Amino acid sequence: MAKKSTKRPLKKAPAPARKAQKPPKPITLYYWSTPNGHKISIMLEELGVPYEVRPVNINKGEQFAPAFLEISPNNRIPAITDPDGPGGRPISVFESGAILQYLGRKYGRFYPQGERARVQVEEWLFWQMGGLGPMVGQANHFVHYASEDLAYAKQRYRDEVHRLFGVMNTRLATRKFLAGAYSIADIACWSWVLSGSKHARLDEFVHLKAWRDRVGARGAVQRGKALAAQMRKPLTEEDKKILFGQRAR
Ligand SMILES: N[C@@H](CCC(=O)N[C@@H](CS)C(=O)NCC(=O)O)C(=O)O
Repeated sequence: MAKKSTKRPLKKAPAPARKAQKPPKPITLYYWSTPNGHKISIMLEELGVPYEVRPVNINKGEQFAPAFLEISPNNRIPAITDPDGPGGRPISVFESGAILQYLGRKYGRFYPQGERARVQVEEWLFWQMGGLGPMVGQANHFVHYASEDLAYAKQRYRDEVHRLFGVMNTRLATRKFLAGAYSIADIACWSWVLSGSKHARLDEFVHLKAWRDRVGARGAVQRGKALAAQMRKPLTEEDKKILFGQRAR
């Protein structure tokens, strides 16, 4: 028979006072409505974390403001500041690829931790950063903005966009997203595919076209792309003087 305990019954410990949860401090997104800017607005929308937008009007030269250069020394958007960075201290990040990796790591989403899966995401992320983005950018420049009509340059960059679309199309023939599951690699490439489709017809690339629609159907992608779309205006001659022909200051 079990012995009756002589000990006094334990008093129920009072429930620990609930700490009032502080709302997370918003990330600031230094932004203009361009394909590189959209990568980060899309990522923040996907994450559903609070953020505030600080427009940097690159057509008017605001990317050269000393305060912005402190955050983004390459005088380019996008950049972010996160008041709640590593160790609870603020951090700033420039370069869209680095920002996507930072946010993916911080929130543990769209950037897998397993090494094999992560390598695939990074392959396609860096492929976008070093290939798709710059080549579409150059095609846009020579087709839409160059002061001289340079047939060779236009052809060279249009061909390169066509080749890169072919690479993506082959990759997407056997999978829904570039690195298996939807990831920061898809987020990085999507707005550059939209922009590049002015130079290479997507009808030629059925798998790429289906991917464009699959990614584009996501609510967060639509919200991120639409963010401050009214910022975009045709470039004036004054804007072009600011944007093109930059040299070291
Ligand atoms: N590699 C950079 C490129 C950023 C970039 O080129 N941003 C353009 C807008 S899409 C910009 O800020 N241009 C300003 C300028 O040319 O002065 C990144 O991915 O963040």
